[in-house]
Amino acid sequence: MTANFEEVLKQSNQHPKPAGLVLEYGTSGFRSNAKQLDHIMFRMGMLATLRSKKTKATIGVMVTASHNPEEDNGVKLVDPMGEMVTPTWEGYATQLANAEEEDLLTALRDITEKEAINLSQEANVFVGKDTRSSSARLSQAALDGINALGGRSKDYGLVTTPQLHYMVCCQNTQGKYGDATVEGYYSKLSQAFTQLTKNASNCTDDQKHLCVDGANGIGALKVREMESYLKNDLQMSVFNDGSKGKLNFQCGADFVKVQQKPPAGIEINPGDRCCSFDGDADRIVYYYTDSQGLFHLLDGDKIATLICTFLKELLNQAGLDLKIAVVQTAYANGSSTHYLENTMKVIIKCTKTGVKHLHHAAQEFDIGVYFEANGHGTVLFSKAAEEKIHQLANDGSISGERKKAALLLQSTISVINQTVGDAISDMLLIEAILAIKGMTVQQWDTIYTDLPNRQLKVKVADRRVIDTTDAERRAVSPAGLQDAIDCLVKKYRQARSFVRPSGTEDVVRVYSEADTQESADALAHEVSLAVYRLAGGVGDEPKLLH
Ligand code: NG1
Ligand code: ZN
Repeated sequence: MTANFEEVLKQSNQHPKPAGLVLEYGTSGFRSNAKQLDHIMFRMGMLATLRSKKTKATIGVMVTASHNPEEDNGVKLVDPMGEMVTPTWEGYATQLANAEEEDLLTALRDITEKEAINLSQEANVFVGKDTRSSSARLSQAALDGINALGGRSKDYGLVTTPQLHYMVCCQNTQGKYGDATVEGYYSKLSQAFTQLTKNASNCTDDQKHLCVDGANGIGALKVREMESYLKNDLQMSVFNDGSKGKLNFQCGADFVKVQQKPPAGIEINPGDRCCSFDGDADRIVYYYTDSQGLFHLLDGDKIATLICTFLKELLNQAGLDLKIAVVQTAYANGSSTHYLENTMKVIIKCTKTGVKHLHHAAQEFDIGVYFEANGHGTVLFSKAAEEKIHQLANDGSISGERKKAALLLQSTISVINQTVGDAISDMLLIEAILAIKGMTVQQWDTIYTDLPNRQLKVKVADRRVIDTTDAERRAVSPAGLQDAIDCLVKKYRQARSFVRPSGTEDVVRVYSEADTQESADALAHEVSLAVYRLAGGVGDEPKLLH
């Protein structure tokens, strides 16, 4: 044990922490300018090794900063079943990341003792990275960290975040979830897609065509790799494939969702069905422009609604009584919540921002469909639900519509990456649903009409002065802020607004929705001013858009 720790010190000299630098494991791992992250990666390599020793299972380390600019980077840790690491270990991650060089061994010993970790236990860590220019160097630092604590590592190189989650889950279920290789991932998902669409009523070449914006990131490379597995069942035109443009710059799911416009670098004709991935391909949004050139976004809420509609219909046809719920956050468009609750009559849950919260809530149901409005989400099936579906699909005594529905449900389970939101898997599921239902993107769009909305950012001296409750829908501090928001909201129709400190950027986020875009914009502006005045705004006062 002592020898191990001596090795750590020697290696840590190669990855020194800048004195005084403090970073936190945020909404989804560490994220910062890539220049600040070398020691973080080394230490997260070590932490993953400890986590592996503790759980006696393979752990994942993904080097990515998702939708952030190319200059940034970050790291996400993946737990044994492919889920995000637990809150206690997020706390350890922050402690270990911020220990000064001379306190590093104490920090490591502290975690080892608290968790009663047997250091002689074997450790196994899978590492993946996105296409950022800093990712190669930073993933090497993570590999050094694993090595320093005597862990075994497997470097998957360039993979999407959800692919790494998938691989970790496959490894720890001894292949029951699939093969722990990218080829295994492509085979499983594409076979399920082919099964789903083979009898689809509306499989013309037009219906099979999709424009994909790869955000100039890893998702573009990976859908290209997958194309041969899909044969001609899905025909994709991939734009922003990284050959010239900059990662996430004026493209990708976050840009399209927040700016509410198409990305640069894509040629689209009116009516073309398009989708955008984010920088690590765990988010997806759909869109099209109409004959008047008007842009229509189909975000995570519309995706959740489409999937939920499809699953409910299949459950009905199969005669299966399984409880289905949709999990959203405060950012979900009010129209989607209203439609799901009142028209579809499904259970709705609202959690804090961050997929780990949604994922957790979705696990409580037979089938939990969870999506953030930004397009990050997936569907979870309980073990019991999966068993019932498999039993029915393999039941020789049923036939006709019931049999067909059971088989479709079975393939739906296989096309979904249940470990985490996955742009590629979500895309295949959506494409299959549209083909099976013979539905165009325009028809999908009319399920309900979004309330106009606006998202803004306000810079404040310390965003931690804002504390929230009720799944972040109400601010409890600073004093007077929530009253101010309540008064402003009353001025508009069908209005709603809330503020919360971001977990990935040094800003306060403001969200508003109302009956018209002008009202949503005005409300967001007024609430931004209230934040600026009551929560210590810095720089210029927020200005009204346009
Ligand atoms: P923050 O910065 O905490 O709002 C953003 C997204 C989250 C989640 C994380 C992780 C919004 C409003 N927030 O978190 O939903 O995706 O990034 O990537 O979209
Ligand atoms: Zn992402």
